[in-house]
Amino acid sequence: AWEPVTDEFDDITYHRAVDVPAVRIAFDRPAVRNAFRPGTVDELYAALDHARKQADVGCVLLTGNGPSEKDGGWAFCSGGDQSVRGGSGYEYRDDDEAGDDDDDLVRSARAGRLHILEVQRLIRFMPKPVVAVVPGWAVGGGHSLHVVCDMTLASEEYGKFLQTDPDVGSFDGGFGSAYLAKQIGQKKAREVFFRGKTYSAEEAADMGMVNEVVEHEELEDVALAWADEMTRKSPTAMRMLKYAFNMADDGMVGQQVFAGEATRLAYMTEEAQEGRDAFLEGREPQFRDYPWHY
Ligand code: 1HA
Repeated sequence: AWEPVTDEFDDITYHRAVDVPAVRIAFDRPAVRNAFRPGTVDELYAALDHARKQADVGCVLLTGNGPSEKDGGWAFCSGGDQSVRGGSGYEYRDDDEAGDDDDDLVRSARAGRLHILEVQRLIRFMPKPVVAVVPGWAVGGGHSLHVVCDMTLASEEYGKFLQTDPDVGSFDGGFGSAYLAKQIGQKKAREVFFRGKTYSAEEAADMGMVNEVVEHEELEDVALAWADEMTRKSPTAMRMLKYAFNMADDGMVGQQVFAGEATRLAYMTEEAQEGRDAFLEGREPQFRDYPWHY
């Protein structure tokens, strides 16, 4: 069972599980296969950032609502809404809320939005697992979102995976492609982008980019069961593991994030607190009392 965290969003829904410390964030534009426009991305960012900051939330399920009332089709996300793509990115239109940086005090240097990449980074760096729950199409920028999530669970009947980026003159040259290659290998990743084949959920699992395929009817229950399982584990161990998995691929930023967590753990020791106390008390720190562990 789920209860709404807020109903202030137009393009997504945001729920919290009643019995499990997990949230469900869902694209809610089924008529366009859950394509995202700038306002969708703003809302998605806000919900993910809220979930990131909740001490009693240990897992985020990212999914797409459906089916479409028009034709019954299911989607996780079909990427950037091509109908609002302008000369340099995706543009706010009259029925789409403008973001904060429209503030009068800011002299706007706004180009078209590509801020789904900020959402990717938020998913990548938040200290808790984010699971892509794929009930239908994962396409273009929607495909890249599932790639950046920690795990992917897909509907056996309707889960479909497709990269159309080069069909519409776009390219996710970051996680969407390079990280995908780490998951499924270079040859397959190049096939995904260069040939633009549609893969079933089963095929995507065989390729290594989907963790598990379940009956469509079971999808949400299994996702919640995963969240239940993961949120019973040690939060510190989970965050350290996520950042450890990220680190090698994220270069110096990966090291920085991991090191920040190491610093936090070190600050919890008496030894580090002796350093702080000595400074505040204006004396030499007595580090000789602490062992040089081997
Ligand atoms: O690559 C990036 C980025 C890279 C770097 C930095 C930022 C990035 C940001 C975004 C992206 C991208 O996402 S580029 C890729 C954009 N997406 C696409 O090219 C996918 C376009 N859609 C499709 O290929 C197909 O619609 C589909 C495979 C998802 C579903 O096909 P299906 O089941 O045959 O349905 P279809 O009839 O095509 O679509 C249903 C409705 O949804 C249609 O509208 P209707 O005729 O009912 O009025 C269709 O136009 C609409 N729709 C689907 N996808 C989109 C869309 N409308 C706008 N934008 C869409 N992406």
